[in-house]
Amino acid sequence: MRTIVSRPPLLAAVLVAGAACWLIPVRLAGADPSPTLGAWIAGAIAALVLTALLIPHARRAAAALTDRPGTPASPTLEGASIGLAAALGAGFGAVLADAVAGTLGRELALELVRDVSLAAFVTAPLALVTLAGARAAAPVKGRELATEPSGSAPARALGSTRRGFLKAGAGGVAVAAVARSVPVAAAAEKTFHLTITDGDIHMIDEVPVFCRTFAGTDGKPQMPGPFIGNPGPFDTGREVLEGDDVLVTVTNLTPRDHTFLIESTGSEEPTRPVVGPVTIPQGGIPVEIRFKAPDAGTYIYRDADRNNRILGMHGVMVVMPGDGSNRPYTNGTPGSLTIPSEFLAQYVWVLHDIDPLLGEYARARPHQQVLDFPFDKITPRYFTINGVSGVESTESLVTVPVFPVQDTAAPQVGTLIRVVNTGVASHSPHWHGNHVFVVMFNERPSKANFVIEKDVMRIAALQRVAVLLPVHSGLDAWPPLDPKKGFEEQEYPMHCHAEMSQTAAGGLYPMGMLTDWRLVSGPQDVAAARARVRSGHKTRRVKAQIARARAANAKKIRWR
Ligand SMILES: [Cu+2]
Repeated sequence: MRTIVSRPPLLAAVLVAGAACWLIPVRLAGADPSPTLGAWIAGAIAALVLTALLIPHARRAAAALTDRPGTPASPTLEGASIGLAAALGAGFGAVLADAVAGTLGRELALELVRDVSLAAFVTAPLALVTLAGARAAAPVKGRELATEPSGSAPARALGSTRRGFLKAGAGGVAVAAVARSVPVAAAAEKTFHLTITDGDIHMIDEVPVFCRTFAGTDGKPQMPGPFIGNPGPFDTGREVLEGDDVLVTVTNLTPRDHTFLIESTGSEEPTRPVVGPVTIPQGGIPVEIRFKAPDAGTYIYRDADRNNRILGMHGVMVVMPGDGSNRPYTNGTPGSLTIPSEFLAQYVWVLHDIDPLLGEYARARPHQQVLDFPFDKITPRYFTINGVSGVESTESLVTVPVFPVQDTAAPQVGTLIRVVNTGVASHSPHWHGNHVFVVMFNERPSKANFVIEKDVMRIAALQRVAVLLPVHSGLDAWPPLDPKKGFEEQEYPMHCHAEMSQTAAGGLYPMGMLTDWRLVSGPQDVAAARARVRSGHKTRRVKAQIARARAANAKKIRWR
């Protein structure tokens, strides 16, 4: 299939033959006089030549329509373009056959349009299938990717592209290459795989923003990157306990080098790193990073370069206490606050700021590892929690804690929320409904016999704050919520007090950094409340509103 696609005459022959198989019988069945066999053959030869000549132009036209200059078009776009070229060739051939046989009607243009449309019925799907088949058949090998120069010329010659390939099989390559270079991982070692990639991520208003980031399990760019350790409910990943042997393999599928850093403090520059910065060279060979899990706590992994981190190269590592308890750290850590009870569940809120202009700057410089984009020019326009914002984060169970009112007799209390700022702005989460207890700041437990109760907590860039949110209404709230009397649901917002963060795209309010937490009267009500959260109802409504507003605007601009 690849040979067919890479040679225009062969591809033209396949497409024209397909068109003829449809055009000729349709014409024979019609009422109009049909050309003779000799005339059809002459027409077919002309169609063949014209199509073969048109195919390279069709390819160029498709590439010109692609959103990323210098990147080959998608198989769909290229297939449609080539299919149209073949339909033009076949239509012209049919008209020529008519002319040779003397069966040409008076409406020459009309006949040409009819024959082109008839041919397109066959050539468009045929071209799409052939191209898709050729791409699927292109060999995918870790070694080829590893030795591939950054211009990605060999990949293109195969009819594949680096980018198309990244999207299709990032996970596959990582696994194949790891199998080659890692003999047998020790049984006790906790292994995590990260893949560095880049590409567009769509914001709440459907605007695509270019990101340098880590890939999700589907191979697509994801922000934040996959967790190291288990962040909380609904995640089936392994937990990392302090002192565990951890192996992180990082595979870089971009055409530039990157770095990998886990810093224990909140400092931009590494001062007390757990890991790195380790260089992760381009080329797709996984780099193995082995380390002992540090003290229990919340850590940020990231590219050591700030611009790359803002562009999306960050994620979170959650380390649980060595005694296996549901506490932010092991009780008895000298000088630290004793946490009397275990928590019911934990959540991680990754706060991030996104600047689309920085994204475009990076898109235009795929080979530049360190972008010369000054810090004071960074202007975030999207503010996310766990990669989503506005209504979308209020409809995510990963982000929204839902609990029955605390049973005072239960041994476990409240929910731990690890708030992590991977962005550049300072953020100030404000919890409605109750106060939170600050139990950790960065890598440090709170001091013994001293716990701060907060409503609003300032969290600067790279800081991590773990708070315990009691799952009952505030003790000073009146009237207090009485679960015995029953109530359907209490929905409390959490929003950031840095006001620009409450918008998206410079004005879409309130579509920024906010979420909810919810209380129900008893365990029997949790399932229904969770179903309401994940219904996606508000998100669909808001996205439809945004789409309508955009369409109305586009109309205005057209008529002006
Ligand atoms: Cu507030």
